[in-house]
Amino acid sequence: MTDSPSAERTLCIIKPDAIAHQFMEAINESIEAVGLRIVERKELTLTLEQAQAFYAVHKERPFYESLCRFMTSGPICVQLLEGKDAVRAYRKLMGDTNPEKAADNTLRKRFGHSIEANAVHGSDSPENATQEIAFFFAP
Ligand code: IDP
Ligand code: MG
Repeated sequence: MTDSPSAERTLCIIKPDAIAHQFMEAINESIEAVGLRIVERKELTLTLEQAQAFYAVHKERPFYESLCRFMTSGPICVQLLEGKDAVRAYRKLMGDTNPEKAADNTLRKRFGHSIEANAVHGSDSPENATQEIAFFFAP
C-alpha cells in the first residue's frame, strides 16, 4: 500500500498541548501540504508506563520525568505518515526541538509553547520510525 518504491513511513504524535489548543486540523493540513499522507490515526491518552517506555531513550536526561508527565497530561493523536523521504521531510516540517529556535513556518514555531510543550513528535531515523510505529500500531 505504498505510493512508490521510495515511500517511507514515520510516526507523528500531536502532543497534549496542541490537542488542547485544537491545533490538530491546522497541523494535519501542513503535513498534507508537504506531500505526506496520514495513513493511520489513533487518539489516546498515554499511561505513565507507556510514556516512560516510549521515551526510554531519554531516561537519563534531566527532563525525562517532566516530559513523561506532560505526555500523559491529556489526549494525544498518534499518526502514521507515509511519503517520499518521510522521516526527514516531517522532521524538517516540525523544526527545532525548541520552538524559539525553530524556523518560521515550522510546526513547532507556529504551534509550540516551550521546549517541552512543543506540539509534535517525529521519529528521528527510519530505524526508530519502525520501532515507534510498532509501539502504537499492530502490523
Ligand atoms: P525531538 O523531539 O526534537 O527529537 P528530543 O531531544 O528527542 O527532541 O527530546 C524529546 C522531547 O523531550 C522533545 O520533543 C521535548 O518535548 C522534550 N525535551 C527535549 N529537550 C528538553 C529540555 O531541555 N527541557 C524540557 N523538555 C525537553
Ligand atoms: Mg527525538
